[in-house]
Amino acid sequence: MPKKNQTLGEFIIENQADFAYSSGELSRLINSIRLAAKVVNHEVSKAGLVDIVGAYGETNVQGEDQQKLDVYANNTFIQTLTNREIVCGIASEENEDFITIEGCNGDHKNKYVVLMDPLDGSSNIDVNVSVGTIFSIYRRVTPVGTPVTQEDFLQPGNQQVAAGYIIYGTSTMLVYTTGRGVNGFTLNPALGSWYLSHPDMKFPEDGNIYSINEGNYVHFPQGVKDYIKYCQEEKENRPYTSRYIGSMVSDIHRNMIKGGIFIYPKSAKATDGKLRLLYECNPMAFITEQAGGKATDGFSRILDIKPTALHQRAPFFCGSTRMVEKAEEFMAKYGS
Ligand code: P6P
Repeated sequence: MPKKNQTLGEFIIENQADFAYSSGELSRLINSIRLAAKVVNHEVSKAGLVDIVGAYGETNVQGEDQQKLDVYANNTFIQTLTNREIVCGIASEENEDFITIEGCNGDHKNKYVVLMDPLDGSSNIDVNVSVGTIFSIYRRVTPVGTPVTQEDFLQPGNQQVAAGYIIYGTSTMLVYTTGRGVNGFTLNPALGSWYLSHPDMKFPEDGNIYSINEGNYVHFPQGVKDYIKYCQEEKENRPYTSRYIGSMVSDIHRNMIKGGIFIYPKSAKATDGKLRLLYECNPMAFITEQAGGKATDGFSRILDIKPTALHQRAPFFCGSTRMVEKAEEFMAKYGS
């Protein structure tokens, strides 16, 4: 049972036995992520002071301006995971193709692949709004000792062995699951240690916060428009509160603590939605379900979607079960 204020290191050791089939590799993998998170946090926390904020002058595979911190975070996580020789391959929002870790077709028997969004919400960096790192971990499906293939990355989210996020906010937190609930650790930057501040996190079954970019209202499917009007009508415990930070990790983290729903639906402008299935929706869906919430594409479970492409997008409805179910009722009226 998690004990409040124990360190992340103590927690990992205490729960080592829980990492099914793990020979300690998954523990070492989580440990390498917490190290990289501290390094990135150090840079994010001083972004306004040094010339590291602002566009890097290149664009990533999404055609988005790469903020310098995006590139820094991507390089830091890739380097840390590579140095520890724990994973066989890495896929990142910032890289068009997946990365094969050298030696993977050699003698070491690394069996995990990591997919990540190294700095989600990076457009908020320049305006000092919290951003996050999202990661998703799978056991490879191709034979150990051979080069990883796309098949190792295109697994449905229900095959994840671990997933988590780091939120670089008023305090920096690491929140993750290995399939046995969700625990949140807060960094004490003075000591460089993570402390279990949020043991056994649970999504409230219902809530009164809805998070969606209403600026896109005219482009939304009718079911989403009807749900927004439902949230706004003066009836029962409504109108709900509208809260939208524009940084998914922050929006979902707040809703997991207070209760709420986050929606990034498809629209006339974004026919599959905006968020990436493999390294945004799947990890956040795994965490949400492990915390007792629900995550769908408006119709079916996110974690059951069989991916066909590394950077594919998915509509995303995520949060308190009762709220997601109500939104799905409106979506079902129109069937799309
Ligand atoms: P919009 C950040 O760029 C992000 O990927 C998510 O973190 C966030 O929820 C979403 O995009 C915001 O998108 O279109 O509302 O600005």
